[in-house]
Amino acid sequence: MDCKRLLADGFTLSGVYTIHPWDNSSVDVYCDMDTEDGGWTIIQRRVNGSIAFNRTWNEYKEGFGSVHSSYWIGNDVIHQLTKNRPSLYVSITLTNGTTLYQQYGEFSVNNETDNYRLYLGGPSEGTLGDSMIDTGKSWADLSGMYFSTPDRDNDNNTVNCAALSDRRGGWWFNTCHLAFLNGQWSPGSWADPWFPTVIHNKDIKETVMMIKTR
Ligand SMILES: [Ca+2]
Repeated sequence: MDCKRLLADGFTLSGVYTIHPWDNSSVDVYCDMDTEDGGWTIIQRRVNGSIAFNRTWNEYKEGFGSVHSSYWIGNDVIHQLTKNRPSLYVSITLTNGTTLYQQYGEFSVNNETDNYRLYLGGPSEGTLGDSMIDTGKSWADLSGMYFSTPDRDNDNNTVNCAALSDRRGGWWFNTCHLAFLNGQWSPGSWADPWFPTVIHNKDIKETVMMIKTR
């Protein structure tokens, strides 16, 4: 049961709900019931720097933060919620108030044994532009990549991208990235949140990653 099911059951207001991604599980999430017909389950949201995303493998596995502000829902939950390859909707709201988005037709994350490997498929459309699947730079394409954290290096770089001082967060890094939304919020900084559309993280007011079964 997810936010799409809740919407179908008549819960039409965006806000915090409890969902049950698998039997006997219970997870609090923020449901977006407004964007693109609603029914979106938010897996990542950042509204300020109060919740650090410089976290361990186990913290990304279990999830962290607060559903009332900024959070990562947890890689095990994302795996369970993406078994049927829902759509992924990413939005970045800039400090000037503009909201940009990119939607991908298919999104899934494998289990921990496969290091939460990312699958991302088209169609891809939106105002951010595709900086994840087909970036034109093979070292930055993220579909097929394993998840890495500052304490767990599964990327294709000789160093650990997740531990670099201008990144410091978990993600599906290749030989690093052109899109990465889990870096250090101000007064820290991170490189290329969504290159080339959003180059400086200091321009970001809010980020959201959310999914909906097609
Ligand atoms: Ca590496």
